[in-house]
Amino acid sequence: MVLKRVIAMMAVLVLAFAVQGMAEDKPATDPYAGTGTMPRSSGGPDDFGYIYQDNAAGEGCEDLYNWVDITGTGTAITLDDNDDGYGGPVSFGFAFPFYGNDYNEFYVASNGTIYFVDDYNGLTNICLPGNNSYGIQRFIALHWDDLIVDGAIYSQTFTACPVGQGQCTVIQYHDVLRYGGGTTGMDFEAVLFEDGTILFQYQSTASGAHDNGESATVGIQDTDTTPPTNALQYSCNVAALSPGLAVAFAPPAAQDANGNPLICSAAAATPTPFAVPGIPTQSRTGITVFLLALAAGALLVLRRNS
Ligand SMILES: [Ca+2]
Ligand SMILES: [Ca+2]
Repeated sequence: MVLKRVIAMMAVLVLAFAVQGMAEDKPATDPYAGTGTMPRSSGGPDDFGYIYQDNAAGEGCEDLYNWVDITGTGTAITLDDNDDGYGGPVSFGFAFPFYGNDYNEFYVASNGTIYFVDDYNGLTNICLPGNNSYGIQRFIALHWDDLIVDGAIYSQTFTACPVGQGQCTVIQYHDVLRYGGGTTGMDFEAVLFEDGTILFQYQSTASGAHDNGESATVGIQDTDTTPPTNALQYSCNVAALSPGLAVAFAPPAAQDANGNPLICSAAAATPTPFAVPGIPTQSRTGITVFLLALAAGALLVLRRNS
């Protein structure tokens, strides 16, 4: 009887230890928080030719931020754990090119990374390029930190993307907290385009613990070598994020002649209608044509008379 009890207790202890062993060690605070340097507004190219540009400085990407909310229309991705877990695969609906490979589906981790293998990518962010213990070295780090998905991670594919051009998939982290004291939900998203452009958008970046990316990695990494040597980092362990920030990463195929992201040129090329107070936009085009014709006529008369 006593022996049975001892065996039962040992079994419970072993089980408890095994369950505990499955979870990652979780420091409530990150010793590297705030140790990074503030990012430049543009960066790259990396070895593959990716460059990035944000909307914070006047370098042609000022109109980049266009928040797309898909909480009412997107599909919530089921995670195996809302704190330290992952979910997928989710289909893009098109071939998404990333560092020279095409991907038809993706996975998301609760801790802010997007990638292409069926496995968990953990909470301990590494500055890029860098080797991590999870074994997933090719990934997109939208906000890689110890997060808790209090709301959901949504995804939605658009044949005509609401921002930029062509097809895209929006992956929105909705209502996420920083582990270790965060209480206010944050929202940010990655928009992945069929031409390989990756747009990060941050609507809210403070939850009450390690705010604004202070303990997070933001960037993209390739993995043709071990340890990885190819990556393009925006920020690492520095409070570089703020509401309204947009960062576009573009491979060579998605850059214009000046080496800027094509998505910025497209945003800047959007014509501003001739502004006449009180007259609808449609009428302004007619008025503009009429005024131009009038000016041309006047020039013709002037030339005849001279
Ligand atoms: Ca977490
Ligand atoms: Ca961290």
